[in-house]
Amino acid sequence: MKTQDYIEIENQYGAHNYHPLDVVVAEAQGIWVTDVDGKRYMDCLAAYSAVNQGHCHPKIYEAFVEQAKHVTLTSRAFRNNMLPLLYKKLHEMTGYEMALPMNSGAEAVETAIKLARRWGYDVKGIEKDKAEIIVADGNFHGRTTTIVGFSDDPASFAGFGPYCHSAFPMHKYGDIDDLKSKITPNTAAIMVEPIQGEGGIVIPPDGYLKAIERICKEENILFLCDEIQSGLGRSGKLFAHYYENVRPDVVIIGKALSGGFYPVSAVLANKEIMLVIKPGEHGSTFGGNPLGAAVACRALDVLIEENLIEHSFEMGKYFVEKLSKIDSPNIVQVRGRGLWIGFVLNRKARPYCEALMREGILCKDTHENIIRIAPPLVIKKDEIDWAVGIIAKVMKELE
Ligand code: IF1
Repeated sequence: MKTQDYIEIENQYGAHNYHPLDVVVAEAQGIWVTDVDGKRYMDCLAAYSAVNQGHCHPKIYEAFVEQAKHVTLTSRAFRNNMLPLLYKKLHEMTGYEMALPMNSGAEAVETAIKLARRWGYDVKGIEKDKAEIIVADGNFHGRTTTIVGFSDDPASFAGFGPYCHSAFPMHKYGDIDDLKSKITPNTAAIMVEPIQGEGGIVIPPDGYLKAIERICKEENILFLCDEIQSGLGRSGKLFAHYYENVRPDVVIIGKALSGGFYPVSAVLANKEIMLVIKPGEHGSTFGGNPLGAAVACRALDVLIEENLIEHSFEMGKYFVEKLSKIDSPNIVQVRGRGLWIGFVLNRKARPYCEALMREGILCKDTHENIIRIAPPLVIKKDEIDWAVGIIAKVMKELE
């Protein structure tokens, strides 16, 4: 079967909740993927940062296969011998005292919401069912009904109501005065992405996260940081909030936590917060399973052993510098942190993504006019040089 055959089957029998580029991937290794017709591409999306370690990383593969020989799922009704090791590793890497494992990112965000509300009632003393969590405009935290209920992107929320807007007041991302104006005695938490991904790699003004941290301390509010996409090396630091030297009360991680082998997410917090949820009050059939835990342990090891976080910082700087030198009337801005780059055009980005695909680079447009460039963190200098050459060529062709 060829590309077109797969596309026809997919269009006929699959839900149409995506509009993917017409490339049918069959193989992947490191930063490279190969389609069913044998054409090779550089992957500049990295599965939305889930494969920071590179596709099919041999060491993570080894852990995955090895664990699958022993036990993959016990449920949390019983204990398993991998989850404790993941807990300990997360503690050692991040300093948070405890973790709560889930599967998808959205589930971890839901978990953080539950944690913050319960803390609001039990510790802060907010009146029953009145807890508020302040979010930001332009946010993206996942696809569950609660989460899309506080999105301001119609593509995410429209037609999926009813919503509960009073439970999630929205402030202008980056605007501390606006944030302050949304605080009430019922505010349990403030939840933000340290850099907005879907928003178009939006880096907030310096001091924003620091101000949130301060306000949260002063007002007895929890600071929830969604590092699902920005975390685990993508931004050139372990967490993007490290750029402002802050310590959120709750950090939410996912995606690269499994290096793309298996959905693994987690919520990190200290005991005094985490322990407000008691046995039986939250959980998941698959969350914390031994296969996911084994994979996550190895995926974290790979980040450290291969120095991928530093490498992301260095290569990101290099990539942005080189992209900034492309001379084109259609480039508005090149911005980014680490290997997480927003390439802003003054026109629609989708045709550029299609042209780049023809030339052997896969990337994804966002917000109409932004190409996001986020390759696996294992990318090397000469590969960046190659990509920049192609991008420059495409910019010229579509001028
Ligand atoms: C889709 C974007 C990326 C996330 C943050 C939570 C989640 C995500 C900051 C939920 C997920 C994804 C999901 C994917 C598109 C996507 C995305 F374009 F929307 F912004 F990555 F760039 N918090 N992001 O970015 O995690 O439940 O998906 O595991 O199509 O929904 P999930």
